[in-house]
Amino acid sequence: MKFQKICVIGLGYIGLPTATTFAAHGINVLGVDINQQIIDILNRGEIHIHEPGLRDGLNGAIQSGKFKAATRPEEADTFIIAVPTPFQNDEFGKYNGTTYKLADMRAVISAAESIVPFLRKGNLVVLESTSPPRTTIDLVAPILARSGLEAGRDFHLAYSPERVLPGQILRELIENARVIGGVTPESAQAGHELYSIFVKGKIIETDATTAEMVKLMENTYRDVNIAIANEFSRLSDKFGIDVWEAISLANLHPRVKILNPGPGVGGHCISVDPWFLVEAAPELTQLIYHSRQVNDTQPHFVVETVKRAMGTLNGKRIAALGLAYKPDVDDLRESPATEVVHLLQKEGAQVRAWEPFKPTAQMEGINMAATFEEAISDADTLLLLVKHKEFATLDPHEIAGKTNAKVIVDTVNGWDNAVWKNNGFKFFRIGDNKSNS
Ligand code: SAJ
Repeated sequence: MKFQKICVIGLGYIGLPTATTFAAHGINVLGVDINQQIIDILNRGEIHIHEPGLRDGLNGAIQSGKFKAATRPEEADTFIIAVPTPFQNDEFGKYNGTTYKLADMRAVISAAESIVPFLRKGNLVVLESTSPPRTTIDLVAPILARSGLEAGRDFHLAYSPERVLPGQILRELIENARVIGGVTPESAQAGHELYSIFVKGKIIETDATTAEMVKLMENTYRDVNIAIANEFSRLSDKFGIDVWEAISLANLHPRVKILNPGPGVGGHCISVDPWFLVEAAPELTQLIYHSRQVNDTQPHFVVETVKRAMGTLNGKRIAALGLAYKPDVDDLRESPATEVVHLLQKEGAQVRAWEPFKPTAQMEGINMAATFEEAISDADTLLLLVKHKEFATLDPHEIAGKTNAKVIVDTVNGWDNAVWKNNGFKFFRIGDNKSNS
C-alpha cells in the first residue's frame, strides 16, 4: 500500500505521539479529536499532556506542514482509531454473586461512525484502542459496513495494540515489537506496511482477535503479578516481617521475579483492561477477578498502616505526597493515591496533597497544596504515595526543619528508614512490620 495521508482519530496519550511520529516520517497526518479545546491547543504548537519529547515532536510536525488537527476526519488512505476505552461508572455486570466492571465502548463506536462517510475502496482502518476480544470483527466491522463496503473485501481492517509505557512513549513506539491482527491476511499485511514506516522492532502479523487478546493478556499478566506482590505485603505485615526484604531475597532465585507492592494499581490500562476479559467470560476468569479485587482494595491496606502509625486518623493532618498513578508521570487517572486520600478523609483525617507533576491540578474533594512546603509545613504525618524521583532525593534533615510532622509512612519503598529515623522521625512502611522497630 502507498500511504500519503493518515487520519488519526483520538489525540490522547497514544494517538498524538502516533500522529506526530508518522508526520516526522514524511506522511501527511490529520489528527482528529472531538474536543475543540485540544485541537486549538495543538494547532498553537502546545500540548495538553505531559510526555517527554512530545512537544518538540509536535512542533517539528507542524513546522514541516505534515500535521494538522481538526474535529472531523477527511478522506485518507488510512484511518487509525486511538480513542479511550474506559469502564462504565454507572453500570456493572453480575455473575454468581460477584460484580464486575463493563467496558465503555462509546468512543470506539463514534470514532468508527465518523469514518463511514470518508471510507473508500482500498483504504486501511486500524483499531489501536484496547478492546474486549472480538471488538474488531463484531463491533467495528459492522459499523464500517454502513459505508456499503465490506471489511477484508473492499478495504483492510486490522487491530494493532499500542504497548508503549507512559513516560517513554516516543522511544517505545519505534523500538517495541508490534503485533498486527488483520480480519484477513491481506489486512494484516497492509497494517504491517503501515507501521514499518517507523517501527524498528519486529512487526508480527496475526488475526484481529489474537491481537486483541495479546494486549489484554499482557496487562492482565502484570495486574495479577502486582496483586501477588500486594498480597505478600499484607501477609508480611501479619507475620511481622519486611516484604521488601523478603522479595529481594526471593528474587535471587533465577526463575522468580516478584514485582513491587504499593498503594494499588492505577492508570487507564492495567487497572481497566483485565475487566474486559472478566466481562467477556466471567465464568472463566476467577484468578483475574480476584487479582483486580486485591489491587483495588490495596488503598485500604495503606489506610490501616497509616492508622497504626498515627493511632487515630480523626482530626490528624496528613501531607499526601504524590497523586499520579505511578512515578514521574502527570497522569492522575485511576490513581490509587487519590483513593487513599479519599479513604483517609472518610476516617476524619485532614489531608493536603502535593503532586509535583501537576501543581495546579484541581481534584474534586481533595485539598491540593500550591507548593510542597505548604503541604508539609503543619502536617502531623508525611505520607509518600508515589516514588517520584524528586521525592526520592529529599533530604530528611532539611525536611525536619520545614515540617511539624514526626511520622513518615512510605507506601512505595521510596525512602531509607534509617536516615529518617536519624533525623527524629518515626518511620512506617507498608508490608514492613519491622520498619518501626
Ligand atoms: N505498579 C505496582 N508495582 C509494580 C509495577 C507497577 O504497584 O511492580 C503499579 C504502578 O504504580 C501503576 C500501575 O501498577 O499504578 C501500572 O503501572 P505500569 O508501569 O505497570 O503500567 P502502565 O499502566 O503505565 O503501562 C502498561 C504497560 N503494560 C505492561 O507493562 C504489560 C504498557 O506497556 C502498556 O502500553 C500500557 O499499560 C497500556 O497502554 O496498556
